[in-house]
Amino acid sequence: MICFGRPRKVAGLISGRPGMRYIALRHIAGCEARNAAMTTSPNTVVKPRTKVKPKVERPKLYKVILLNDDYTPREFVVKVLEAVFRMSESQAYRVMMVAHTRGACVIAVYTRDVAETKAKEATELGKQKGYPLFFTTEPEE
Ligand code: TYC
Repeated sequence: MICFGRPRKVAGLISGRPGMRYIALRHIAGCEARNAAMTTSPNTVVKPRTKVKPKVERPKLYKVILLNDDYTPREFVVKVLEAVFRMSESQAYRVMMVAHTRGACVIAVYTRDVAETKAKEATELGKQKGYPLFFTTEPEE
């Protein structure tokens, strides 16, 4: 085994005369010696020298996009935005008008599951009324 690093002092308890205990300091010159100590001395404390760094990654985010059409009533679009995306009436109205004038509007950003579920749910509300209202999702750059 190849090992780098300074020789280390290892403190251990050894028993001496009956009823008495002494602290012993032993110099151990390298890994071979340390490994030997690990296996031979039951009093050697073995401390892991590697650090575990947890790797936490942010989940990828998805945009929910509202598309304009010529048939869905404006008030209905506002109602859907309020119900599914928890917008206030004024927020929903502004978003609806952006989609109406520009053709599309990014509504919000969620994890993939939430984005797809909300887009489906909102599209379905329009479908139930016979409107072509459509919400789609797209991964965020
Ligand atoms: N353009 C629709 C109309 O004039 C209203 C509307 C707005 C529909 C936004 C969809 O995403 C939309 N009745």
